[in-house]
Amino acid sequence: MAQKKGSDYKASNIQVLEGLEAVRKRPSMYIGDTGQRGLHHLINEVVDNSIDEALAGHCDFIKVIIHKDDSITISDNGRGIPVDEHPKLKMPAVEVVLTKLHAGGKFDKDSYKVSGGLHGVGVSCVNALSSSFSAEIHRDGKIYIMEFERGFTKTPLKETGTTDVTGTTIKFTPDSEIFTQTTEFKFDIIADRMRELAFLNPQITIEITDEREDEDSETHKVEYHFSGGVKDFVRYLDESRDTIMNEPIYIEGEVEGVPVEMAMQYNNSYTENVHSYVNNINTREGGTHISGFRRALTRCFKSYAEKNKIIKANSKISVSGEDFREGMTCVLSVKVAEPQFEGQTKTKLGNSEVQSAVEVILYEKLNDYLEQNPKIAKKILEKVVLAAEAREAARKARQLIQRKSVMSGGGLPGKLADCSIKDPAHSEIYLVEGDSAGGSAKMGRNRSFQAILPLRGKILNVEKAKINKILENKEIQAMITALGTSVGHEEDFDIDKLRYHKIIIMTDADVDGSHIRTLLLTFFYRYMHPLIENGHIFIATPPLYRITSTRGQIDYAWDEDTREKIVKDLKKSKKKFDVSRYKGLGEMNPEQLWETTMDPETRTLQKVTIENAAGADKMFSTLMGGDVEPRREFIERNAKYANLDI
Ligand code: 0RA
Repeated sequence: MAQKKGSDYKASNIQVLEGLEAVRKRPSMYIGDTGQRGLHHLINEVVDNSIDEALAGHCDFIKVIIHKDDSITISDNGRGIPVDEHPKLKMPAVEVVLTKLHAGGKFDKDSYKVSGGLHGVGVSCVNALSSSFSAEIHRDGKIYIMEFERGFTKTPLKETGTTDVTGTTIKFTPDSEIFTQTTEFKFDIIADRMRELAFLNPQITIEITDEREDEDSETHKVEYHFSGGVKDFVRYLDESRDTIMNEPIYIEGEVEGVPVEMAMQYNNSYTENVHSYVNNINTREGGTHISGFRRALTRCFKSYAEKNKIIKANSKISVSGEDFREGMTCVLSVKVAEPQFEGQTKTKLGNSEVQSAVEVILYEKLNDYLEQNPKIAKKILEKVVLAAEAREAARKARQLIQRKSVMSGGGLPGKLADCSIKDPAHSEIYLVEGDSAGGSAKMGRNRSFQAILPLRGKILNVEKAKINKILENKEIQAMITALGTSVGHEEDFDIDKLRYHKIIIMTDADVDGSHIRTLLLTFFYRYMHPLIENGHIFIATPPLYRITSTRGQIDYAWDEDTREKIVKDLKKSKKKFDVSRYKGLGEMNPEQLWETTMDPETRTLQKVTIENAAGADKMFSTLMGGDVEPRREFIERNAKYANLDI
């Protein structure tokens, strides 16, 4: 990658596009939303600027501090934001960077090559959305500070002392007028992203301090530095999987100004875990770099297999591209000077030149690897053949499910209580744990638009089973038939056939319930991924307590705090009351279930989203994988987060 010409950078390179009021008026336009996701995006936006400094070769240390009051400090040892006067605007460059939208050399491709950030809106947005914001700059032997409130200058740039280091420290408090849902930062969300950035940029070290935690707590201070880069990333992702090789394959190279880095490893799972990045952004919709990767992989293995007569020319099994990726964990990272992002979520790379760059580098070096490691090559190809066979068996199983459903009349599973309207956009299906809760749900529902599918006992752990075995499972078959989309990869799965746009998982609020929920989520994540990607999966939230008081007043509480508050109020008004804890859904009568958990007017549904694909992969493989020890550690560490943070 070409280095940024740091010393040539002048304040005049900074372009100005728009003012900050617009950001406060319509924050979602700039940071996506003003919920938990948008809140955490503020941190990413600032850190991305430090990462840009690192990519330009001027910074190797970034420090993030979560303060007790949920304000954030981010420091780096980069060059420091320039303070010289902007010739046109007649104000210090730093003021331009912090108060003008889209300022920062990012739009000038000569001086700023790579930048991250989902929206890439710049630090000025963070300033606009913070009730207080300050920047301390160490540059040219001097210390400067500047302070703001809601984007307005409170303290103009001033020199406060001398220094022998360089760098930028930004401190901000998210504005609670903007972030009305929550201003509480989640350590895990921040840690997942910082860890990811550290894997993708081996030259840097990122330290996180959470001052809300005791000093002896495991999450008070963590430091991420991975000299092995994407290779370390792949090892990390596969920590709780059994791998079939000692070390990931690692390839790096550069063609036509596109640096490519890739690590991959095969394990004994049956799913494909390919994570791709462009300029540190997770390209979950794939794109040209992924096409290049797939083509190189398929061509390479096919020609090796033919040359070494591993797959015979007259063999009955036909191996397809996806068979080469079953049980593979891979991280592909490319840097592109002017990335074009396409697709629904703007996470699909469009630059056509990148496909050939990736393909050329990977094809050549993977070939070398296979020639030099014939034992591993043979092991991989044996696995590929098994994958092809399982895929063929799965195809037959899928046809059987379809045929069975056609033969049984309407084609729907017997246990399904369907809704009467047929418009998927207005229909919902509740997947309910157990027959008794299923019974209550059937009686309590609004049958015009709510369908109920009771699931008996535990569904299969798909993390440990082959696709053809998964399709033999009765509960899974019922689900597939009810949903109508079929199951599996792009060619097999058809989201247009989805019969309900809301799929709601309703399980008990106990250990078994959360286990079943995780099993279902794992299944959707691995085999019906677009359902999660398109926001069709929800989790119902039944209450934990019912408080009955005189004159038949009933209150519900979803957590301890609310229960205590209700009890306190009742005591104050000297009413008699009775608190009961719901152990399971089955304890609620149909009316109660409707009122608390199913009535769209009053229920709360949690939409299942994936903030961080690598984090989700790691979570599912750890929770559902074979190794007990990492699972125990993971659950212990995450016990305090009641819900899965995916
Ligand atoms: C504009 C231009 C240059 C650096 C930065 C902004 C910059 C911004 C942030 C935000 C956090 N840390 C940062 N570090 C740098 C180029 C500076 C130069 O050419 O000397």
